[in-house]
Amino acid sequence: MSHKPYKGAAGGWGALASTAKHIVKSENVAKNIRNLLKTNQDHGFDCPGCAWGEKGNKATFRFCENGAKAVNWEASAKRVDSQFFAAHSVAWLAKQSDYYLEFQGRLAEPVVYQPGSDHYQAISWDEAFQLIAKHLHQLESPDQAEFYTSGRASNEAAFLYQLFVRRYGSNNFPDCSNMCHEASGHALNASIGVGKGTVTIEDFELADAIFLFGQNPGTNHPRMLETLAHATQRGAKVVAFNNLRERGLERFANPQKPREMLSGGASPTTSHYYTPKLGGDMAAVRGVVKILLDRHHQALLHGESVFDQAFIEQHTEGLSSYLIEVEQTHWDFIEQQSGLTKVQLEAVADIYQQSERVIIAWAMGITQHKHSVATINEITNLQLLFGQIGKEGAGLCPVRGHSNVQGDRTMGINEKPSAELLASIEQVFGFTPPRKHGHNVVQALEAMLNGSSKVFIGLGGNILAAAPDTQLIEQALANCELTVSIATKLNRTHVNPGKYSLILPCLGRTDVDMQASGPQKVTVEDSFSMVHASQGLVDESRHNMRSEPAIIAGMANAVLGASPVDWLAYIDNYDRIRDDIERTIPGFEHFNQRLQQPGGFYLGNSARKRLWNTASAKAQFISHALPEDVVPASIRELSDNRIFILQTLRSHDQYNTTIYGFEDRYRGIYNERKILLLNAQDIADLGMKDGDWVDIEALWPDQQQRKVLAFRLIAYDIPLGNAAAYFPEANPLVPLASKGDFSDTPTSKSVAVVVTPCSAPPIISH
Ligand SMILES: Nc1nc2c(c(=O)[nH]1)N[C@H]1C(S)=C(S)[C@@H](COP(=O)(O)OP(=O)(O)OC[C@H]3O[C@@H](n4cnc5c(=O)[nH]c(N)nc54)[C@H](O)[C@@H]3O)O[C@H]1N2
Ligand SMILES: Nc1nc2c(c(=O)[nH]1)N[C@H]1C(S)=C(S)[C@@H](COP(=O)(O)OP(=O)(O)OC[C@H]3O[C@@H](n4cnc5c(=O)[nH]c(N)nc54)[C@H](O)[C@@H]3O)O[C@H]1N2
Ligand SMILES: [Mo]
Repeated sequence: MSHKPYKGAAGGWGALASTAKHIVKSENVAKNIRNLLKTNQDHGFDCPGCAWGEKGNKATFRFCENGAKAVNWEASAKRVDSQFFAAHSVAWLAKQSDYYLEFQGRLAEPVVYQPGSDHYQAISWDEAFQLIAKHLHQLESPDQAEFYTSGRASNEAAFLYQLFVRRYGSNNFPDCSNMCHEASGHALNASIGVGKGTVTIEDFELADAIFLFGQNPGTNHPRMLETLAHATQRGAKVVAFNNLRERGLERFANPQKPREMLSGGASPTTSHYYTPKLGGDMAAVRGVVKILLDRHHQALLHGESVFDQAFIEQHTEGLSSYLIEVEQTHWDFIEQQSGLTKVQLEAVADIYQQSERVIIAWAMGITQHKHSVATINEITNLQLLFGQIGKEGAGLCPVRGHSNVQGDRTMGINEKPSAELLASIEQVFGFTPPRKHGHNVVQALEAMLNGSSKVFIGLGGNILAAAPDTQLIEQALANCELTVSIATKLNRTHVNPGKYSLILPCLGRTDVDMQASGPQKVTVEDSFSMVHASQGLVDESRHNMRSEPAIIAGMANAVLGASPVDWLAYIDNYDRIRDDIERTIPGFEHFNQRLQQPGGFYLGNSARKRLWNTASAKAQFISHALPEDVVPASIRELSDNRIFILQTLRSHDQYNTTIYGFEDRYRGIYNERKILLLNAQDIADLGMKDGDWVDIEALWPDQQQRKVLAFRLIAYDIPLGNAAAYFPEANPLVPLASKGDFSDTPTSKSVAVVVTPCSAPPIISH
């Protein structure tokens, strides 16, 4: 392990060198480089990385280092087939690292795991579908099966999947979004009547101020850095609130601008940077509102107004109870919880007030806390006070994670479907879908744990490594009669099978998808509600892989037969799936034609038009008290040791549970993933030193022990009392029952832990 602070800008030569390294490692060199040139361009594929959008008709080619990793990781020429499984038992594979499992290459043929052998073995597609049908038919109720979706699934795959599951009879749709932006969807629906962001990418060019909360774009949305650098260059204020000092939020050298690169120059991505305590953002926003409210009261004395009175009167309700809540919040509490001073928050309030157009963006640093919904309501309240929703250059921007997680929701992957969606399915397909709400991720895993759910089917993803409480989830999966994974690469979930298990190998975004009518396109929706086509280009040998729509249709046909939906007819030509999406989901009129437009089409957003789909047709000021403490008293009393609040986050060299390598370049951390970042002062107070080995134990009021061993301490610029470690290595610490109010999202950014000297330090590290 080594820790050497990184001196460069984000992007720049470091990014180019790293990209080249990943291209070479995937053993597909020339073809891969050609592929990269087509990423996110018309007639190419949508980047399987993040959900950041592209401007206009995408005439200018842009790629980022981490998009390059995603493309090349998928485009691997190596294959995992039945011979591979014959050579390696599941017990042996389960001991290998996440990196090892995925690095073996693309899953190449369907395989089955069954009693009597610890090896996966080849199975035909038909037999695999029959096995699924047999198990699903055996259940007493369709609600004893769980149908998980990860956010890479295309609109077409997601639409077929939800249709299949609803026809089968369940709304059990746990999906990665439950662990991700669920709080954003819930809070925005309640506040402004639509669960999506209200801005477009063009708005970023008009904003006078952009506030970024709890997001690390340098790693997770690198194309956003260019947007931010442009904004600061034209004089907009970009204000970051991040628990850590992230390099991408400081400066950026554009690898696509040779002059910037040659001069060693770099553009700042932010103008102001604040480092609140974990979970302290709601208090910070409350403080800013409190300052602005004082100023508003002062202004009223002179017959003036600070807030946008006309907007508030015409468009909102709930202001007075919210303002009472603000007045009742004390400054010492705000400062203590946010970790920021009143003077700092006054400077923030100045920027906010002086800006005509304001965008507020956020990601996991906001959504993975107990009070995430309350925090997003608070952010929305601030925007409503100033009429900063529904005008150009202003609005709310939850920056989505997976490249099509937003589209999957639009297609109906939702355990709580709207009455409109169900009515529409009934009308178009002539069957009555179930109305009862289904399970989200936490509920699905609890049901598998207590044995009430017996079948788990995953359309992509890696539930075992992505979910909290890893030991419990191992048990939950092992309890199942059947686990099924539709996947591109081998992962931890696959090597922790149920009694029976299937791995069904699918094509990825980058692959040519050849069907009877020719090569197929699929569609995706980005963070800005832009829907566009994606067509794969990599034409390696497919072995026995199938496309996601073909797998879902085959499964549905085996389980349900060909009526009232003729599943197999969809496979020949995905235009047919899109025709049925058009008939079922609003906003997709003339879907197949509009797809031809360069850059795709905009789905629209009601709040952007100042139409509020709430019960009263007004935007809502929603007031919550600040949490009493980010660590509740009931947890504090569980230990006499010093308690730290731990966030679990991504390194620069991973895509969620996919580990590309061991370099977290911008944080200067190399060759080790079991690390714990603490403030140097806290390390000294513990009587330890930088580089020491520690064990970490989570506190939660139940009998389960949650402990990870032998993590390396790194002295880091992080607020006192806070800690950080990587996801998924730290997931065994996150209690399944520790979840967000209203959202049920695991609190991956606030876990109460104690840190002790390592009981058995390892002799070597990587
Ligand atoms: N290369 C790459 N791209 C990705 C992903 C990936 O793993 N790799 N994952 C994709 C997915 S699914 C998602 S959801 C997104 C995730 O994108 P991010 O949300 O950027 O991901 P995290 O690594 O979880 O980073 C959280 C950031 O918030 C900060 N933070 C944590 N807690 C707090 C807090 O309480 N307050 C404040 N103010 N800051 C806080 C952390 O310091 C960190 O910078 O990225 C997507 N894009
Ligand atoms: N502690 C902690 N836990 C977290 C988080 C955190 O910040 N901290 N973040 C959460 C978030 S934001 C998210 S979104 C979830 C992510 O949870 P998931 O979406 O379940 O996990 P991924 O790692 O994205 O899934 C990777 C696997 O997807 C498969 N795959 C890749 N591409 C494709 C494809 O095109 N089709 C199919 N069918 N399969 C494919 C591959 O087999 C690969 O191994 O994790 C959550 N878990
Ligand atoms: Mo995510």
